[in-house]
Amino acid sequence: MNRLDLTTLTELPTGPAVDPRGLTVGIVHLGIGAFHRAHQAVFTEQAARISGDTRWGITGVSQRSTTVRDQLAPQDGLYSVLTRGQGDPSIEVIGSVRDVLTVPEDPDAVVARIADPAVSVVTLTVTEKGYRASGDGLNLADPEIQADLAGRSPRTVVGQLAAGLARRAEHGEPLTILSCDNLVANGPFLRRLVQDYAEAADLKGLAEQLELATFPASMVDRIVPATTETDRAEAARLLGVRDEAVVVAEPFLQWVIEDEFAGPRPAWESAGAVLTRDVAPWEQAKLRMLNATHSMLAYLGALRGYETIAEAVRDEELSGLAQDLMRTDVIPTLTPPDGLDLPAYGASVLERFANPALKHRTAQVAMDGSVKLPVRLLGTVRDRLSAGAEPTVISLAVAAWMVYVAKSAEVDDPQATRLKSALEGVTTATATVDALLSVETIFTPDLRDNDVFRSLLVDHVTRLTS
Ligand code: CS2
Repeated sequence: MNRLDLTTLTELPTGPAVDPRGLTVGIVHLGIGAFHRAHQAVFTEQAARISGDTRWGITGVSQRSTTVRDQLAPQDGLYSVLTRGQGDPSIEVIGSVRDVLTVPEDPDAVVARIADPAVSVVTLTVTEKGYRASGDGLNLADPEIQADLAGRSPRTVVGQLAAGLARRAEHGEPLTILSCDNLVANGPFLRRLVQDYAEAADLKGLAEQLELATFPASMVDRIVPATTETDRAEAARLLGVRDEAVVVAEPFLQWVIEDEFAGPRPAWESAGAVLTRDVAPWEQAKLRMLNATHSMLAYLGALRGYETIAEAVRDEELSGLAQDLMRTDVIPTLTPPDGLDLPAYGASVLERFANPALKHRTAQVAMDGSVKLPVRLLGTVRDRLSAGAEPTVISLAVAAWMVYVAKSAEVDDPQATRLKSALEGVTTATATVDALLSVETIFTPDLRDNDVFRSLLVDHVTRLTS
């Protein structure tokens, strides 16, 4: 069977929405994993089709591995999105990714591309840990940040942005840096990190370019599990050519973007994105409802031996707990965005999780808990405690993470070593809770020292381990 590329386009049942050969690169995307290819790249392609604007091809950047480049380069950047919902799967070929750079092989090329005057938007999906933050600021003790600051070609995301911005002083065209990660106030947060870096780096021109740049906040949503061999076989069946880079996704997709651009941008609103003054209510609702219940189902589900989120949410006790979490602990902390009915949103989230065609593994959602918990769960805990409430159900989600970490032989987490060493020699529920609460990069003193929270955690951990 032939492979998907520009020469096999004519063999496809349907090609990309725009001719990829006619696109020039106007966007650099840092972190070209499956999520970007099933989300921003799809919006970008649709916007190009509707507007006819050919300036918005994408250069994707892989921060660590060469896998995505190795899959996409032989395919001229083409790949497909396999949508799995009710009924038969559907497939579309996307042509908006024009090339892929990898940081380990050529960090300078990444900086040069960010500095290209034809590029006016840098988007990011580098996951929570990719920001190398500590609290609200940049973790200046991070060895990779230190190595970038010492002057090597930058290999951290923040280092790349800073160096790219500084080099833009040569032409002075302003840049928009658009974080698409699941973080609270992701745009302002990233601005702060780049500012921290700038203060430590002394890069000529950076301060001025940073003044000109904008960092809009955004909320992104689409469930995109890791691609499996079954997905690749399905893609080949539907396309008639092989696609090594296929990504799989649910039908739903949503993007809410703060309308704060420093220069030109794709007409993403024509493709269904919402551009608004205030993203915060959308982002809070999504992180605290969808991502929080996702994490809770991942930990409780994994502890019950479920492989996938869909299996976990079909367990009535677990879906009942997810509903309780949203109703009793989360919704009281939220100001709904205009037009969003929070209980209905909560129900739709659980319906999406139940999609049996998506094999989203509990282990995938469970990873990186140390950086996900503060964003998804701990803000709710804090708000409930300040309101004088007992955050019973949200504490269960935190406790489930604790037990999951304690029980797993290996934890997939940037702080795995730290977590495991905190738990060394620990045998009781109380000691487990205290050991993990003492990890100050996760739990701030107000939470660590709160007796209500601590005793809820001890109760839950006791029950989950008995
Ligand atoms: C998930 C998210 O892996 C995870 O932690 O909760 O990736 C989730 O699928 C997306 O945020 C949905 O938009």
